[in-house]
Formats: sequence, C-alpha cells, structure tokens
Amino acid sequence: MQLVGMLDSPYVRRVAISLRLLGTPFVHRPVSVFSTFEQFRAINPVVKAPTLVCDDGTVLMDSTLIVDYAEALAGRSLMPADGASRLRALRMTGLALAACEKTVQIVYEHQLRPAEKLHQPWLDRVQGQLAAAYSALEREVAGLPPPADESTMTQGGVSSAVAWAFTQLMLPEAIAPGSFPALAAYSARAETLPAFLASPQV
Ligand SMILES: N[C@@H](CCC(=O)N[C@@H](CS)C(=O)NCC(=O)O)C(=O)O
Repeated sequence: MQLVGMLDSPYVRRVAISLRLLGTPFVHRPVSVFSTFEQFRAINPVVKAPTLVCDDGTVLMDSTLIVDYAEALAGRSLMPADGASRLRALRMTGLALAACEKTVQIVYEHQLRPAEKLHQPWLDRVQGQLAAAYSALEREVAGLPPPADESTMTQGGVSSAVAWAFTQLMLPEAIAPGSFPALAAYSARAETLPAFLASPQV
C-alpha cells in the first residue's frame, strides 16, 4: 500500500506512525497537496492528505479511516480494549485531532488568505478553541507516565504527540510549552521512539 502526503501534515504523520507501530509495510509518497497539487490530484481527485492507495487500487482518505483499515488488516488496534483506557484514548485522540484542525485553520488563514481579508473574530475564535483543546489534553496527559516504549503507545498518545509537534512547528508563539509541561514532556519522549524517528515531520 502507498501512503500519499507530506509528513508535515499531522494527519499523514499519525498514519505513518500508526502503520509503523502496527508493523504494516507501506511505501511513503511525499506528494504535497499544495506545491504538487496536480500530481496529488492524479492519485486522488479530492486532493486530501493523507491518501492511502490500497494494494487492490482502492483509494482511501481521512487519517482515522485509514488507521481503521490498517488495524483491521493487522488484526490489532492501537486503541486499548478495556473500558476506562479506551475512553481516555478516545478522548485524547479527539482533543488532539481538534488541536490539529484548529492549527491548520490558523495556518490556512494566514498563508492562503490575502492579508486584507483576514477575519480577526474568526481567528480569535479558533485560537480560543486551540487553547481549550490543549488545556484539556494537558490534563489528560498529566495523569499518564511518559511512554516507556512503543508497546505502550495508544492512538491517544500517538495523536497527542503528533498534534503537539505540529502546533509547535507551525505556531510556536500560539501555545507556550511552559504552560503545558506534561504534554511537552510526553511528546519529547514519544519523539525518541523508532516509529516517530522514522516519520520526521521536517
Ligand atoms: N480529517 C482529515 C483531515 C485531513 C486534512 O485536512 N489534511 C490537509 C493537509 S494537513 C489537507 O488535505 N488539506 C488540503 C485541503 O483540504 O484541500 C484527516 O484526518 O485525514
């Protein structure tokens, strides 16, 4: 299977890391939805990253759905099975994905929209949502030990660490690491794991 998209997308990166944690072989094709739009469109006319081209040619999109497919193939899941752990992993994943979405919205507002068309009330709203997502995620991660090794990583941990690194890369001034010490420490440890090192965002 082929994973299409750049690793500076948190959605592409969480899929790449998840595939590696699941032990699923794949070929990474670093095609950009912006600088190589036409090349991407030839693979997936919807131009969404990540795109997964399955071995039978089926084209999937959306990171969560791609991970769902990969987990079915692997016969195991990065979501814990038991109730309380699963609930926490689902909450962390949802918060992390919201943080990714809000970061992307702020980046697009600045990079894709002409400066005179910036809409400050919208930016303020999104910035508040981003801060709320990370505040809630900080409380969740504060109760967790840093990941000891890859076997302890859940999808909640993968998505939280990927979201954190992405926001720090794209909007370093928006979310101060000193205010989110648990997330910063958890993410720093996660970034030393082989699956993360093999999927660098830059
Ligand atoms: N919910 C989607 C979000 C994917 C997404 O928005 N990816 C961005 C790149 S970070 C993209 O494809 N942008 C191009 C566009 O939406 O036109 C997922 O989880 O995969």
